[in-house]
Amino acid sequence: MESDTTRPTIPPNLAETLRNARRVAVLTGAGISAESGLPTFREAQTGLWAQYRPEDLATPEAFRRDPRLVWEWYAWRRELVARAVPNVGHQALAALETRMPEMTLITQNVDGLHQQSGSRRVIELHGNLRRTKCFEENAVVESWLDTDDVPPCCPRCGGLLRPDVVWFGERLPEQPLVEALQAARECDLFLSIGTSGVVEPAASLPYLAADRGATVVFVNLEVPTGYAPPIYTINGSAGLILPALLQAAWPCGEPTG
Ligand code: BJW
Repeated sequence: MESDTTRPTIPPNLAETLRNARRVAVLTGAGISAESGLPTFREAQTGLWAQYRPEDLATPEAFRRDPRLVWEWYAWRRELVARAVPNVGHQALAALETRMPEMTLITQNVDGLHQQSGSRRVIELHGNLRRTKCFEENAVVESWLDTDDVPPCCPRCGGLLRPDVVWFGERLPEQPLVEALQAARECDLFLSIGTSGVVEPAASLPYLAADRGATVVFVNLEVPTGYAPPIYTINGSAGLILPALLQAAWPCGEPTG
């Protein structure tokens, strides 16, 4: 029998767990923004960028070696992000926040689409590519001289400017990381949405939550098998599964909290 891909099956016990949860932590990755037309991080880059591996561009070493190349890659991605709008997956999480006594949305994404869709409490673990900072001083820079330099230079120290994102080998911002760890430790339900789960320390958050007794749900187009309760997997797109999860938990659209 063919499965009906437009009506995903949400296990009834998960709907109940969500409805009764007091503290929910959600971790999102590039998969949630895929339905807004943004390529995921590890997905083949298109056009000019197809010849590069993203893992080889998102490092301080790559920037030192070829700052123009790395700046231009982010300039291309910044344009994609500027044209993108939040999708139903982002909107479902914004709606979930209004129903939850306490919800922490932790994102690895640098596109700002959660905030754009109305989520109020968003922890950005890997920065935001809409912001720019000085490679030398590590301080955010709001404006710079409109010259032909690529990348442009810091108006204070003359150093090179770079996107305010966290590259491989760099420390995550301290306060967001502390808050994310705390949310994972204290939640009773942890949702991991659209992330390959290979990049640390974010990848460890769901297991930290599970170790502390939380129910953990992985939602992904591709999820590995072999998990046992309290870890559940739901195979499918975030844009399909998240609204269905909310609908299963609140079938009558109960008033928001
Ligand atoms: C859908 C879908 C749909 C598609 N619906 N699903 C422990 C062990 C081993 C290594 C390490 C370790 N601890 C630290 C490391 C090193 C390193 C690391 O993790 N390496 C591993 C890769 C091996 N970590 C670091 O370096 C971190 N720093 C650190 O730990 O510092 C410590 C330190 C201490 C003292 C001094 C100095 C340092 C930093 C990590 C920073 C990661 N940054 C990036 C780039 C950000 C900027 C940018 O975007 O360019 O963040 S890398 C990249 O990966 C990006 C993403 O946020 C992150 C995660 O990717 P994500 O979101 O999972 O995307 P994809 O593409 O991988 O997956 C998409 C998924 O969606 C897929 O699964 C699809 O199936 C799915 N999907 N459509 C649902 N519609």
